[in-house]
Amino acid sequence: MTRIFSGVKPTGHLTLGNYLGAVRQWVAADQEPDEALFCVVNLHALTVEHDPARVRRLSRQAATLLLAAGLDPQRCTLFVQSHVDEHTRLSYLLECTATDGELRRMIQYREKAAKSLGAGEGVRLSLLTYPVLMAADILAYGTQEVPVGEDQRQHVELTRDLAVRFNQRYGHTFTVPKATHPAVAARVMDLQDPGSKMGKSHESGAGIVYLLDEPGVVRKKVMRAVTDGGDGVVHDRAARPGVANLLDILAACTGTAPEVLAEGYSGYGALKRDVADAVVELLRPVRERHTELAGDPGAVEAVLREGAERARGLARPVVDRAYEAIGMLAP
Ligand code: AQP
Repeated sequence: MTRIFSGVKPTGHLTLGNYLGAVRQWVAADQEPDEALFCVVNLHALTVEHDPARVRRLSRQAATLLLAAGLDPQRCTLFVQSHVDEHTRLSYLLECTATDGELRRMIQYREKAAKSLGAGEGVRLSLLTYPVLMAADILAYGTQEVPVGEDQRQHVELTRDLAVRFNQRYGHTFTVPKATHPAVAARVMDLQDPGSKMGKSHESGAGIVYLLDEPGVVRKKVMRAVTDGGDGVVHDRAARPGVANLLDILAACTGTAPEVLAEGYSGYGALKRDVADAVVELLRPVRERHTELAGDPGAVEAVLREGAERARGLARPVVDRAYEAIGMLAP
């Protein structure tokens, strides 16, 4: 059995990128409650301008969608980050392990800080430090594998560095985890801007397929996807990113390699129609199940309460050990 941990932050409605890059892997991996932990990482949503009521609403929605996507609370632990204090307790010790320089090198920090400054907003200190909180999320559970999209590679590398450094300084305390990525669609790109990741917090939703989009909306977004100049349909991420993105999405839906799929098309119209059909069918059961589950919010809350209790029981001894190792007196 492999201990796995991963999370999603409630900064917007979950997207096809979240689903193909992460959530689908979680559903395939869920094994036993003690082995697979999935978390709505709501503290991470506070690192940029936020509306408290919206974060609460999106947190509930994210948990409901994860269940709708197929996470089984009998076979995994699903919980909300802020319900388990061990994450922030451990984060401080890891802040005392990380350096200012390595956090300032994080690509997501640099991009988001530049965006906040460009909008005339201050940059929250937590935007700089949140990769350390993410490291704590992972290390608190003795995690071995972290199934994530490609964009999280650098943060998981930091987590590994912090675990190794802590262990070297204070004695073996943490398991050193590794990131795992899906074979295709590890980085789904925005349909209107195939040079950028499909991200749920982007302002314009035109290039983003949300899991709860109606089929008609999904079709419209896919049919209007930006494609590239050039003849024929080929899978070339560097030269033809728009078409490569559509082929990757179709590959993730059908299980056929994108290069093989490309050979079957001579024009973009037929490719887009097939992508639209495949995505609509992929998301249909998730939307339907979400409607059912959203009708019983009490049941979802009960899952999250039980999940938090289980998670606390797993994290507490690891974090206590870390406090002792770093030199804190036992209470
Ligand atoms: N486009 C994507 N393709 C593949 N995987 C993706 N993930 C996110 N976007 C894609 C993966 O989904 C998991 C949860 O993501 P997250 O909630 O941590 O981040 P996000 O959806 O990228 O959130 P935001 O708020 O929209 O962030 P920004 O502003 O950075 O775009 C992760 O495993 C992630 O890799």
